[in-house]
Amino acid sequence: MIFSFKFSVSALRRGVPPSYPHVVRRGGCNTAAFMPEAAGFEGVSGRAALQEFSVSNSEDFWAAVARQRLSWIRPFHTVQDCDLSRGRIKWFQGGMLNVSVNCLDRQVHICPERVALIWERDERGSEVRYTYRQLLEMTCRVGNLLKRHGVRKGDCVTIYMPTCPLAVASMLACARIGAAHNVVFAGFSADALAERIRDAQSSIVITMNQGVRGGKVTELKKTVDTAVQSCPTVRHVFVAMRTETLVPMTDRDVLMDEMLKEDVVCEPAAMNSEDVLFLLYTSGSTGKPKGLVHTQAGYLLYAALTQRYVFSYHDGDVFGCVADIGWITGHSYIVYGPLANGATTVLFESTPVYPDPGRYWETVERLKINQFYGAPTAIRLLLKYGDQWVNKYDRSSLKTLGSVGEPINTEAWEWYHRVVGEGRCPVVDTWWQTETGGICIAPKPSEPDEEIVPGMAMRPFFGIKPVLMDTEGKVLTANNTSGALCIAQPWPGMARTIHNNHERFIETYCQPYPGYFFTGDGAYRSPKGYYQITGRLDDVINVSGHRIGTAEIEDVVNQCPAVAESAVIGYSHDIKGQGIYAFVVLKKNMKIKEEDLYKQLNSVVSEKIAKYACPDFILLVKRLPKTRSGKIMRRVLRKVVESDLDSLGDLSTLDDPAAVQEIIEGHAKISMK
Ligand code: 6R9
Repeated sequence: MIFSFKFSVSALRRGVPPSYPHVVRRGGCNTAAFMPEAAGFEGVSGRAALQEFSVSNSEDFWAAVARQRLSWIRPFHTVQDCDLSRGRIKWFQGGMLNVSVNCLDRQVHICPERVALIWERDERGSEVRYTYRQLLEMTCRVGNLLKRHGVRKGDCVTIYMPTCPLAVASMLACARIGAAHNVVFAGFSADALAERIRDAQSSIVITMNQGVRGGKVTELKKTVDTAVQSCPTVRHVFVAMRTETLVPMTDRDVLMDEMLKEDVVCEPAAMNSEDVLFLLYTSGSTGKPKGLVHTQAGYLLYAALTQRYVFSYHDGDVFGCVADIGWITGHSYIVYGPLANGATTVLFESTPVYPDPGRYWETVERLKINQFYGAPTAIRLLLKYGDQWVNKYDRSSLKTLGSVGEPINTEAWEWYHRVVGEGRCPVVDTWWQTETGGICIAPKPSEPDEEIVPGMAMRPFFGIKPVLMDTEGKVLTANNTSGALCIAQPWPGMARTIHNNHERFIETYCQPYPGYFFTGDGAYRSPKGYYQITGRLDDVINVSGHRIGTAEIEDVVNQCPAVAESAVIGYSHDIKGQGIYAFVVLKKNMKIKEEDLYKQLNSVVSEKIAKYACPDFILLVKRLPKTRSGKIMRRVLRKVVESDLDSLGDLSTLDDPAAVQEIIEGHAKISMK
């Protein structure tokens, strides 16, 4: 069924007009032009019908797309073999491929001189371009260097680097030789890095001498040196030079420049569809971050398909995702999705306000960015600086604006649409997670004239079937209702497990609603059936789009010698989306100046986790509101901070109701300061 349409697909790609009557007869010309595979889906016409088909004929849909859009070394024999209730997820079994070949060699065969990466360096106006040929060569050299230093198929390489071409080449080099990568956000502290290196059992770390961001230098190599002291598995640290500053080197360290001695050809490893492509650590509701595992074929396919259809990406466009490669957004929409589609992708090293609040839009003008993908926290910040910073620059290249990471409030959405996009670019509020691998709910794809509602993710992507659950675990079928957001059937991009802890994977995602994937988010479905994300249902908070578990912060705060216990909650923050509020109980007879304690707590949190995890408010209290069984009642703390004292709810299970009064008074003092 699928192969009979190969002609029209490859003809489209070469720019030869497809055989039109043939396409019209089978799928409707509009739909098949939109997605060539649709010509093979009996009776499917229009985007909504295609979505419906992709869910009810999931295997046919994904088989056609996978055959057409990935280059296989060996074809797959089984489209999917999944059982969500047991956490078993396998796609495209029997198939073999190499992800770096799909992202690089394929494009080099067609147009080697097309620009793959534009590295928008921190220093404005000093961007560097890399063609697909150059990126392939760089990737091969890094691959050979890793192999020379003993990296084998199945090993895990930790990458502690900001967004830059060598980081991309390192990720792809791992994919080329069959190693898994574990990118750790370069803002994480030595302790946080060490924990992730140890959990991933990495023997290799790739880093830089120093990072440069917003005009400031960070000592990345120094952080790695501290981290690896407690990582006995690490054999080598590779060091790239971002600045000219020399850093102390040991026998274990290897300069990345060594790669220049390596061959520009590196044989790609033949990987099974379900071999591990990467681990990426993210926060959950316990103190320990979890290493989510993504595999080869399904992840790549899903990243590529979403990048193309959610953003209406077309050949030749410049795709500007300003995230950091240390997060899933960077993995899927800076690296894998765009490169698999042969796009030119921007690597943004700077900040939205460096050297001034016009930075994003000046970059858009200079690089002629067509799709801009950013975070609500940055949009809210820039909105406050005023329209003049936007209007100064020519944004006529922009076609689609994207938002990710947290809910985007209507004011920010409207400003993004009206001012940045001059009212002519669709704004896509994309909902997804590290766990989902790619975008699951977004206003696009939809028919060109269909409505987009501000601040709503709206429509499920192909193959995604969202459901809302009530508190008893029953599916809510009506519209105009809210519930726990689950996804009813597997899709190729979803994470397969938590590294070394499949039990936790099952408990977190599969057990809460057996047979469904539980996202941890709540959502509302409008009368028209559109989805709006209402926020996390667990103890995970979202600070400027960065996920952090309250338990993770509490663990660190509790390690302070003066602290007996603590409770951390998120509260609504103008710019960051959520801020961090810590309630701290000191040990008995502890004498410490408040100021000193605050300093200590901030330094311990930034040292053990990262700066963004530091509390905005710290309130010293004598005790925390607890149930008789000893559980902290965070609900009460949240209500106090929201000044919603009328709905403190049932306090009868509290061990000591006086604790609440003390907290109310303490908070009133803080908020008056
Ligand atoms: C891609 C990414 C995932 C959590 C997710 C949700 C929140 C992401 C959102 C959104 C509302 C959106 N989130 N996108 N909330 N609207 N468009 O951010 O992954 O770092 O794993 O965070 O972020 O709460 O569960 P990750």
